[in-house]
Amino acid sequence: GSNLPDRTAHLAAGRAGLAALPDTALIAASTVEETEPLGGLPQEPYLNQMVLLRTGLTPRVLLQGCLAIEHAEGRVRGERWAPRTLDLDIVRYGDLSVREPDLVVPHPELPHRAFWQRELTELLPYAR
Ligand code: PH2
Ligand code: MG
Ligand code: MG
Repeated sequence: GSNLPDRTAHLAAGRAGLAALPDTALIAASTVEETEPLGGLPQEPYLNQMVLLRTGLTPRVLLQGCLAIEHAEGRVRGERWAPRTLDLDIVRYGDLSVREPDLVVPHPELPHRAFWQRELTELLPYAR
C-alpha cells in the first residue's frame, strides 16, 4: 500500500524490489485498488495491491527484504498507521503461521480488510 506521492511509482518499485529479492519470483499481481484509509488517522486514500511470490526466503528474511525496499522508497517510520510512501506487508506465507513480536502471519488485519480478501481471491488461482 501507498498513500504518499507518487503512489503508482511506489507500488511499481515495490513489485520490482520484491521480484529482485534473492531466490524469489513474482508470480502474479492483483488489480491496483484505491481504498479509503483505515486506522482512524485522517489521511489521503491509499493505492493497494497484493502480489503472489514464490520464494525460498524464510518469513523473517522476506520481512527484512520488505523493510529494505520500503526504506529505499523513502519510508519514514513514525506514528503507527501514519501516511506512508510504501508499506509491504506479508499477508500470508503459504499455510504457515508465525507468531513473533514483530512478525505475525497470516497478517492479523486480514479478516478486517475487504480489499485484501478481494486481492487474495484474485491471486489464489495462481497459487499451487
Ligand atoms: N494500511 C495501514 C493503515 N491503513 N488503509 C488502507 N486503505 N490501506 C492500507 O494498506 C492501510 C490503511 C497500515 O499499514
Ligand atoms: Mg500495513
Ligand atoms: Mg507494514
